[in-house]
Amino acid sequence: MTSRGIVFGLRESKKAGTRDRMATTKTDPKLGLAANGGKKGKSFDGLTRDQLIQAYRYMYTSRRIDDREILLKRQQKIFFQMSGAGHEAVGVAAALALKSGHDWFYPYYRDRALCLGLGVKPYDMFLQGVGAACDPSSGGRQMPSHWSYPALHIVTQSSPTGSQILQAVGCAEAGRYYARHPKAAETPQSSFVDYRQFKNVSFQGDEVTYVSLGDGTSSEGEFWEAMNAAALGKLPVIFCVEDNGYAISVPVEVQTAGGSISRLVSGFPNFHFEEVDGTDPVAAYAAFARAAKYCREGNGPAFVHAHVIRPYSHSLSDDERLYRPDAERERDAQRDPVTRTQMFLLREGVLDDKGINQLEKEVEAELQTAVDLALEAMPPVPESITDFVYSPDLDPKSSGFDTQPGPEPVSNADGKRPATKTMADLINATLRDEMKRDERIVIFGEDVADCSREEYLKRKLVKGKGGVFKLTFGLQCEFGNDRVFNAPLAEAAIVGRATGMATRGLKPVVEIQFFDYIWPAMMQIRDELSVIRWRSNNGFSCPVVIRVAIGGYLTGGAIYHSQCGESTFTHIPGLRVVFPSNALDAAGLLRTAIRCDDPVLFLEHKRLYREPFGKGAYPGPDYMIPFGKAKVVHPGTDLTVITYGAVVPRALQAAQKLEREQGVKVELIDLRSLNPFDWDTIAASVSKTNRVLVAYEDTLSWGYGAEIAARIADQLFDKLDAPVRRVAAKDVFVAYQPILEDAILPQPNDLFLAMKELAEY
Ligand SMILES: Cc1ncc(C[n+]2csc(CCOP(=O)(O)OP(=O)(O)O)c2C)c(N)n1
Ligand SMILES: [Mg+2]
Repeated sequence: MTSRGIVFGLRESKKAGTRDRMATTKTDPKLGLAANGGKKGKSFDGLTRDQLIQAYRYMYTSRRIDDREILLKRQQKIFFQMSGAGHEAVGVAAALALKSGHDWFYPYYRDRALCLGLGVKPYDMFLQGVGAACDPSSGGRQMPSHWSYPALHIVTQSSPTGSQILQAVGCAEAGRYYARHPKAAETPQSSFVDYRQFKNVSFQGDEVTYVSLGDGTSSEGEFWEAMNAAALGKLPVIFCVEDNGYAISVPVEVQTAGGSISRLVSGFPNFHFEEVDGTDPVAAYAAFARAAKYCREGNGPAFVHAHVIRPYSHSLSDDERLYRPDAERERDAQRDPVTRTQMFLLREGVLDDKGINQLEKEVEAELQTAVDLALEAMPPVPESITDFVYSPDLDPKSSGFDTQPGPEPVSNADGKRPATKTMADLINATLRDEMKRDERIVIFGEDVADCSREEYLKRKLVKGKGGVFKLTFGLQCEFGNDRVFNAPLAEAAIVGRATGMATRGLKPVVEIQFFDYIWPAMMQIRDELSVIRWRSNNGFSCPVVIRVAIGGYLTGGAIYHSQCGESTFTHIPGLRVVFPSNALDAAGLLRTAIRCDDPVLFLEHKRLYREPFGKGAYPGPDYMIPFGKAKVVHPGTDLTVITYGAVVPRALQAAQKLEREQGVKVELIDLRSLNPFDWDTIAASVSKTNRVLVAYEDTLSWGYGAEIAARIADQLFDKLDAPVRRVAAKDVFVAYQPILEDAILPQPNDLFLAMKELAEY
């Protein structure tokens, strides 16, 4: 650890930067542009005269695009406007210090000037505004200023403030992973087509990931999770806080304890810190150049705190005069980066009046052409709305995923077959075989490693843990720390980092320890993971697998270790949800989940992990079950029972009893995959039996079975001889005391009675 000091002025800060690994440099905002003066032909903190002119061109273009958009909005030719006004200097500075198409960018909505500097054309920006089919960011699906340009490495961004930050960390991790495992980046010549065929993976040994956010957004928990992860991993990420002093109407001193985010983050180890006047392109460029150098050299992440202004209110829907007096707004106006940079160019003799006029005229002409063209662009056709919800290239429902189990294990010398394996065993074996086959698979989560302190394993002092349910046991020992590792206890970070990695072509198979603790990751799952492909119009994708231990019947699991809740996730377009009930299905579905090109929520019932009911032989390294294919567990003619997960063995018990006692033949269907689900098998069975019970472990109301029941009522009404019935948990949480748990969750007898009643109807 080295000492840190706050150093004012660029000359001194440079020296400090080379001396201190964890240097903090601060440019006094009051010094402004004049402090960086230089004569014609000289460089300005590393920027040439031409670069300065180019910087001004981008800044001016950015401001004028905002002005044109505001006009277009007032004319109702576009539908929303978000300005980058006041943030232009910091944006062009970052673009000049970093490399488009080489480094990676997770900008936020104020980064118009950054995007222009990286190569986005004004025409592309106007296409966003009109929502054109050919808008390269989203094809009319997202608001303007939600940037997405794959060729420039500008990764699709969303509206939740802060959800990009963890993904940027994952992106940086992916770059480093490929640098250490370059073979993983190659597309394999495989007989089986998997997700790798549809990703163009590229990486650079010295790449940096840039991520920006506003001052208000630094209050989000995900920001702190990302800072922690980046510091832990010494990752090459530049965090840029563009501090305009407000989050809509909330001023920074109400948002950030003590009013300075720089002060709050100063304790993070391994970081290089910069605090700079972000309305000064020269000072900001110097700050980014130092930050980038620090990151490229592998020292760790950097934090750039840029003080900027926000002259155009928060958005067109906001009027800042309601909460900011004129005097305060005028003070800001004195620091307007566009005006100041223009004055600077004149003062330094970089451009004269004529030159400025000429440049501005050229920009105006370019924007006029761009607007005219954009207004003529075709809107998307309504039929396109479902394009790219899922991968257009690889359908996990397709027959390619329908393979047969390998040959049965050979008998021992004494003629006995080897013991069958539990669901836990087969998930572990499947993960192991897939990791052997595909070097892009990385596994992380809470406690999933055998032992983070690797030397204990090497010295054989410990055996290793491999997950609280031991599903990942032995994988770290076999595949190493790079591929199987423990994550900090932060679920949003687990999913957010995985999303960033998968965007770069890795296949993270992450674990959420208990379903009950998936909620911190909900923003990442619902607003990011599942919608990245759709919102970027297939520009980006992130086929992550999230394994989650779910469910009750644990006698003692209580409220926070027993819940289901799968319908919350089947309700999310873009997310595949599977829920196996036995070992063989778990192996086949997990392999499909890993090889497919969509994000998958893989729900593993804790009660079934080691249950004798679900045991099976390992089906070999190529066994797959397509999604959306149910299994008829027990054929019958009198009544259909549709279920999945831990209700399958309970329903089977009830069905067998009903057949024994009353001769009623129940057809029991295990859905296995919940989104997509197998409507054909349901429809065929109900058409045959004319009676149907939908059973599930989750709470009854608005549960998964409600949708199945509604569809049956809607589409099979004329086949029914009895009402569609449901058996599910009571509408309460799962209690600790087993007597209460039994009363809450659906039991074999509840299922038996409902089946009997339906059969007699
Ligand atoms: C998670 C989330 N909460 C609330 C909002 C609504 N919202 C949009 S921008 C914003 C303020 C952001 O302020 P800041 O981070 O300082 O960025 P600035 O707009 O000032 O550049 C809010 C509250 C949102 N988009 N996302
Ligand atoms: Mg702000």
